[in-house]
Amino acid sequence: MKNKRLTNILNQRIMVLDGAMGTMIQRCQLAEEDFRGERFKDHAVALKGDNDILCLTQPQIIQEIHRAYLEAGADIIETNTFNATAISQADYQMESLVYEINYEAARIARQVAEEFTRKNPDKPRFVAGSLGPTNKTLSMSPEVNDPGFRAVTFDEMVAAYTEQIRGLIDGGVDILLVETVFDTLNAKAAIFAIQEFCQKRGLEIPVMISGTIVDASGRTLSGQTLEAFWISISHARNLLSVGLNCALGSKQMRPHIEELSRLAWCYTSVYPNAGLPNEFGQYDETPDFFASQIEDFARHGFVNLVGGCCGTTPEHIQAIAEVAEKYPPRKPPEVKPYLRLSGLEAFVLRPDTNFVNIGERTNVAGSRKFRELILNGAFEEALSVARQQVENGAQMIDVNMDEGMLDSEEAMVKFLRLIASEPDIARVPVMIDSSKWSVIEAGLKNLQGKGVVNSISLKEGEEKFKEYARKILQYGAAVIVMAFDEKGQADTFERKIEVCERAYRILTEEIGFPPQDIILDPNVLTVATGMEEHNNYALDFIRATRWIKENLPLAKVSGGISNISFSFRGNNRVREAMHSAFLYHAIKAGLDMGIVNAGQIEVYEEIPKDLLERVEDVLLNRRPDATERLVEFAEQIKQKAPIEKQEEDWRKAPVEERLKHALVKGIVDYIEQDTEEARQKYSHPLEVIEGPLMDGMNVVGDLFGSGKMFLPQVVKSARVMKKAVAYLIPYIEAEKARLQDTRPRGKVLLATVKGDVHDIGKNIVGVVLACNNFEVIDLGVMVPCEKILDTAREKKVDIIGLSGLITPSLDEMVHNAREMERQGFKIPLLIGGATTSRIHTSVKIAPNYSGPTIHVLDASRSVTVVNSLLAEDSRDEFIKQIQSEYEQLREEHERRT
Ligand code: B12
Repeated sequence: MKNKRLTNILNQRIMVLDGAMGTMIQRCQLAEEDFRGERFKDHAVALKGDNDILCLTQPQIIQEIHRAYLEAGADIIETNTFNATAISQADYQMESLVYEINYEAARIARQVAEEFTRKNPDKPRFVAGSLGPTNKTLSMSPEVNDPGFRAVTFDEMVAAYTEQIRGLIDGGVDILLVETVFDTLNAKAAIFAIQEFCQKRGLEIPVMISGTIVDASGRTLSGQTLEAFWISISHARNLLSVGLNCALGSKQMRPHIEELSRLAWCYTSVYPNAGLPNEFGQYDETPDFFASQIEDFARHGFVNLVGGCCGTTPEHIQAIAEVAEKYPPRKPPEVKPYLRLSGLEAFVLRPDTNFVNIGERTNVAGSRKFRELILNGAFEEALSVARQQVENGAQMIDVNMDEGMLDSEEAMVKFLRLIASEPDIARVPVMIDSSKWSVIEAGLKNLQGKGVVNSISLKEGEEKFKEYARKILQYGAAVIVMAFDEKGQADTFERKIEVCERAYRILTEEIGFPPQDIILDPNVLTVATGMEEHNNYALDFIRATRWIKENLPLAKVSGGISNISFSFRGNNRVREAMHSAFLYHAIKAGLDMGIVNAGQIEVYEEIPKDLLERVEDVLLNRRPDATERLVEFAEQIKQKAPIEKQEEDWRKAPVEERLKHALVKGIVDYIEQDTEEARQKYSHPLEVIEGPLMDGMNVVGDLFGSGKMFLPQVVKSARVMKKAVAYLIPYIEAEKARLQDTRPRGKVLLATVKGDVHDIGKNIVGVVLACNNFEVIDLGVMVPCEKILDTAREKKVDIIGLSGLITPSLDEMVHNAREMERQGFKIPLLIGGATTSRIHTSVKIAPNYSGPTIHVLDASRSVTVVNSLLAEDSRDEFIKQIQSEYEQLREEHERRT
């Protein structure tokens, strides 16, 4: 009922929250005895600073603050309970009073809110129960020397929040507000507690969640990006809004609330501080200034709820209530139902994301090295296995501790906690892999991001399956469902689709599991075992994959790839060829992801044709003697040691072919030698880059795009490419020295845009421009727009050059252009990188920026373009010509669409 009333209002207008409680209390300059009141005059420890206790000792003060905010125009007031959990109240030895504090706080706020609603029923007032972050963190260790240590557990956090929630709800709040989230795992504990409590009581209470970004790079204290934070909490039931508060001032919050407003399907809230605290700990933003920032957010449609945090007063709230009235509320966008996961960073599986490989080496059952490290307690060293996986291109890591000699729960918890303090590893999502539910649950309690559970199944019947699925939903994870039921493992096509469909229906229709978060694993089973009934295993997996993708909307398919080749243990060449060929066919049928040993996959195109034919005969069950023929061939391969022979063959090819081969196969051994040969052959070292090396990388890109190459292999190719480029740089620089012209000719800022890690091309552009006497400021990769523009302004650059190679970067470039316009930039904007194009630049980017916006195809052209833009005599002519070309392109595009 309340829920409906709230959403009705939110659809019509921007609602106003109250302002700071803490700083208002500070204004009252209360002394120790005021905090104690009569009731606690003999309390053992000092109570000054325990604001929440004032609900019991000075309720009239709290009431007055609420009243002042309601008078100022607030629609929603927050209870004075930011620290009212047993965890935070332990500082004051007040743990036993937590229920009472929350109950009273809610009651006081409720009373005043009702008084105002009675006076003006057209403007009903609401009470939000404030759940602060507590003074402990679940994702970080307070002990520098013991990164695996935690001062509190998930269960303790849930218990503390549950008690607080009980008090708040009994006292009559309308909303629960989980706020100032600086560690997302704490917030997940609060969400878990809310859901558990509401379910028991049969309540549907709206939940607001408000995170805190602590620095300009846009991360939470526990290291998550804003998008990763949003993904990690978006499973909360009855989620009314997500937003940001505290830490940064209103102005600094702009890019973040703008981003959140694009990402979130629910309402958004913002209640910043009145600026950053100054040297005296005071807040400088005046109500007028504060309101002007909020007005900017409202005008641009970023927000549905606005309010104030530290340092704001009823005057600030009055000022924002006046501006909020003037603008329509934000309309939450339609958000595509993609599988969205997170570690410290977001991982979104879009339709154009290629096959996702999940690192399999952090599995005690799959990697002997890892098992020994874990069994010997060498956890720190075991982390290096995880790091290597990520560095080599695993987009997720599968962690499995199922081993008889281990306390698997403890090992899982310890390893996940250690991972959490390693940003290089923790940036990717984790797949918690176990056949024991207790291990899975222990893992889920230690995962800040949104990970994947691997796996549940119908093996123990529907009831258990549903119970686990509900829990997974409550912890906020995606799930792998193994095609297993009461009758056993599904091995034929019919059984696979029967079990997968049944599981999918239960999850979507009975549990409310989002279909995009369901990953079905129709069992990769071993072929070429000599048993006839196994001959169709690979084909059945592939057919089941296709069927799932056609019949179970949005579901994903995964598999443990190395199972397919167990019969050839000890013969890695055959195994690699089998993995690669199997993946090629399964990906074509729709396989989205797989647990793979990245080192054990061959590039499909590079598998010798005779071996490929035999492998595919087996996989596709093309002839009755397929297994025998492959076994026979495998023996020959073993004896022939053919690798050296092959090496000799490719070394005989022309240099361009050799460079291509080295890039595709990721071979660094001869790259300098071959690059040198090419350098001598071509008239300019840059031509080697833009000729044979780029051609080779394009082949890599095509193979990758068509499922014939995988990310770990592309990582290797990138290393080879970087080595070749590094070899050529001194020669490019030497040409500059020969020119003997060292006058600085202008400053160019280069950056790969936010969300994108590709930098090979951008770096080349940087070198080439520097060699032509331009000063280059290179901000690196994944650079947020604010950093680009702040640096551009601060360093007074003449040109900004943006690089991007993945589709989402195109939107980010549009965003950069818009921001340049809004911030009054006039300097030229260059756009480059493989997915960018003249047509996209002219149709989508240029119209957002009134300064010159130019697409540049490659590094050598960048010199001519930058020269023309900076030469005073030809500049205007050049810009005019580009603008008219782009105008023409737009017109043509318009005509065609
Ligand atoms: C190497 C590579 C990688 C490496 C990057 C290593 C690194 N440090 O750069 C790794 C393995 C890390 C990688 C990761 C991914 N990649 Co990748 N990658 C490639 C690959 C094969 C080659 C890119 C390259 O270096 N080319 C060589 C350089 C020299 O060319 P270039 O960048 O275009 O630069 C030239 C010009 O464009 C220009 N230029 C470039 N920037 C600028 C800037 C300015 C200002 C100017 C003036 C000019 C300019 O000058 C350069 C020199 O002439 C391409 C395929 C391809 N054909 O491009 C895929 C490709 C770009 N990747 C792709 C994908 C999907 C990914 C991943 C998302 C995969 C995944 N599922 O995780 C991740 C991205 C993660 C992320 N968030 O960014 C797709 C993008 C598809 C799309 N439209 O979105 C591609 C096209 C492959 C494909 N066919 O599917 N990748």
